Amino acid sequence: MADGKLYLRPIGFLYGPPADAAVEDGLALPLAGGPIAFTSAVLIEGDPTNSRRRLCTAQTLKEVRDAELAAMLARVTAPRPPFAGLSLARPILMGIVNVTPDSFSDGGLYDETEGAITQAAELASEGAAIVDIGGESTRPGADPVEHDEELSRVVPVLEGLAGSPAVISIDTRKSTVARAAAKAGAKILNDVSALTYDPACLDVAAETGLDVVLMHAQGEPKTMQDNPTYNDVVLEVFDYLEGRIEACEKAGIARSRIAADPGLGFGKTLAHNLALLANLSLFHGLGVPILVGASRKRFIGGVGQGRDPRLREPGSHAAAIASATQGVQILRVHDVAGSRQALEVWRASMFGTEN
Ligand code: 7PJ
Repeated sequence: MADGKLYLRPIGFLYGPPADAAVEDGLALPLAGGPIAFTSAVLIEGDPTNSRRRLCTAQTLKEVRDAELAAMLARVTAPRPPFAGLSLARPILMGIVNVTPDSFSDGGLYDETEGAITQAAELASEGAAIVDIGGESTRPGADPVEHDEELSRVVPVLEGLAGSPAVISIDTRKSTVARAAAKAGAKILNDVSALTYDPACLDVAAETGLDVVLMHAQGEPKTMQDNPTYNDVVLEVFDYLEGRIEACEKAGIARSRIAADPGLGFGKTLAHNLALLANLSLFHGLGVPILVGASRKRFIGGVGQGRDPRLREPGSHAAAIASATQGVQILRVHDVAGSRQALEVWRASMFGTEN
């Protein structure tokens, strides 16, 4: 093998009975434990400034005697244990609930709380396995929110969701909020800074047993879209997430409790977002479940039409399906009912069965 690091991007996917048969015959390998299989992979050697690519079949990959490749292949193909108690045998949905002041109403905190609880219950009944509660907007250009303000937004909502059939996730970068959320029943810490904005989040997750979603972002929400630059966005995001998984493991958070997210729209141009979407399968090499959030993001309107975020649903569904075809396990969406229909019809059509 040449110098540099090694990355593997599975391609040539099979679904359903042909996938099982090809794996059985050694012509394909299971993607993150299956049920999708891959027949080839792009082997990338080097680093983000200088890399070489070559195409390999699943058969040749298995025959190469190289310890680094064998380790990467093991991470790509290994079955994923349940995340926050949820089976990942088919894609699951994380429904989005924002508890941020609504510019269209001046109903105050009570309306805000009640509205968020109702919305979360609705998303759960529509099939969201996870509902993600966020009290700080991290959209491009957003200002940070103070601890107390964020706490007073999210805690009453979390308390109101006790007994919800969905697993509750808290979307925060702050350890105080994460700790309070765990106490109020949250099971997942979804941190768009991958536990770097407030490093005490590492200890909170380790102590409380919260599972974590580590998301890549370049820069701070306020300025991240000003001039995002990468040598190779896909390899850089991979390296970053790999480093953050290691940091979590060192802090006492087991790999089985971690999911990774390339962070579409967070310090990324349209070209960066599309490169990530087209290369999602490479992230299985992290050895953890992958989460993707494309829903209603600006780049959806950039590719298709849709300046109004609510008119970005068809494009959001397409991005969710493009993710699912590459074995992405968790999709973060606004429209749970619509995404679920799109994904179920996609899955039934590709696998040739409803089940
Ligand atoms: C994401 C998120 C995402 C994860 C937001 C928005 C902006 N958390 N929180 N992944 N996006 N894990 O929803 O448009 O993509 S806030």
